[in-house]
Amino acid sequence: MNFIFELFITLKKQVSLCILIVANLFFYSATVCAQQKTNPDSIREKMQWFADAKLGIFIHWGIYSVNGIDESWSFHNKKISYENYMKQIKGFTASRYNPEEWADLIKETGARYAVITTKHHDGVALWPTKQHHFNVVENSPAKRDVLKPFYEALDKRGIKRGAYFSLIDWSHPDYPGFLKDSSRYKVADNPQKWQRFQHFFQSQIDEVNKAYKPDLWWFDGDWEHSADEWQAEKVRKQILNIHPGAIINGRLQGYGDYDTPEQNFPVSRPKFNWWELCMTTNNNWGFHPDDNNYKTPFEVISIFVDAVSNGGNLLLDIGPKEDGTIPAEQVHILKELGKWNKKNGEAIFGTLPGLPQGHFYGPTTLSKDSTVIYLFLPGQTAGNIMLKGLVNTIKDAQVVGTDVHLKPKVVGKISWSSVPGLVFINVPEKDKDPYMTVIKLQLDKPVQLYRGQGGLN
Ligand code: FHN
Repeated sequence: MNFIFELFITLKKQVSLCILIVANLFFYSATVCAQQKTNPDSIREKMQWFADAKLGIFIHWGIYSVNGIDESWSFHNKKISYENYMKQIKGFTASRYNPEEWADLIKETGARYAVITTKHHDGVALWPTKQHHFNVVENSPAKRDVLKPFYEALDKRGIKRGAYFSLIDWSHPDYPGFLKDSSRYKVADNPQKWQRFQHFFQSQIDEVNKAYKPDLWWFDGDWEHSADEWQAEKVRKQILNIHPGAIINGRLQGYGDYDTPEQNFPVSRPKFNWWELCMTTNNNWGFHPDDNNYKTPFEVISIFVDAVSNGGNLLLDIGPKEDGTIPAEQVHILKELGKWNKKNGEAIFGTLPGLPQGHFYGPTTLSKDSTVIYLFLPGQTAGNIMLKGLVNTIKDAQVVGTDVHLKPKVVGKISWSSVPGLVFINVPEKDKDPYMTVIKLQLDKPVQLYRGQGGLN
């Protein structure tokens, strides 16, 4: 009887191990197949830099920085009259604007791209538009194209160029929308006027595309009209005809390449092939002197790691003052993030999304060849951590950014069962990172996971 039981267990072990390996192959290949099915190679290829980039810096800079009020929304929501809002243009000096310093700070964060508001919903362009509409070159004391030197400074540091462009233009006489409770006209009632606006905004996109060749377009405001009314397909083609390698965010209604959750942190892993969480450092996109609700560096790093572990990027926003200086609180956050990235960047940049939920009580990422697991210890913890369902043998465990190697202990592995034991690792308090400690597990081969419910097999 014993022999039969042993044989049964052995056979079950072989079968469950095969199921386990097949399951893993399916898990990873399913993801790849899904991308190939929905994203032709050309898009997957050009999105690769974005997938590897993990961190971008968002910049909301415009005439709203003069009074430190809500960008465009302050007049749209009638907190201030449109006339008084537009008077801010006379106070936009860029007098201490130093794009080289901006680019140095962005580089220091570890960010691989930067996205600047070329034009917000208020219609004021940061470049010398030829479309006879508001711009800081002709209408403000700044009297200069502030985009060109910034993008050139990014180029010098190998940082990709991002252009935020608002499809909405509440200032333009041919645009239907204006204030929250009043609009100029309905498209259906005056298609010629809408066609004039289509020509206007598409001409501005053309100007920015030809003059600055952004690597990434960050459209905004598509919610006010349909993809057809925006001629979204035509806009996508117009951009890619000039710059085929450009990528476009998902706010060009159905013609974008990646999704852009905003301020709200995904709990379950988003289903999109690529996505980016955009987030403010306090509660406002633009400069708001009265908003001291800054996230701490620990909170920003925790949110950043969480997004990356779930396969996304973080686009972290700053709001410079009208003179071009960046609020000290925002500089501090960016510098602390940069210090952490300098030490732990191998666990972030160029990695793959981490383990499915259930294996580790914290974020994780994988090396590109999946032979390394990075464990991020949440909440500034140290001491004993536990990893579940790892079939692999751990060849080495190291505190990232240090020469400290740790001794994993496998607990509860039953000789006759294929179910792996639990891995416990003790992380000494002295080796804890001030913000988030990362443990690097070098595996014997690409990661294999047990996803079962325990039991005899
Ligand atoms: O209305 C804008 C808002 O002012 C800001 O620019 C954000 C940044 O993602 N986008 C829109 C709101 O979703």
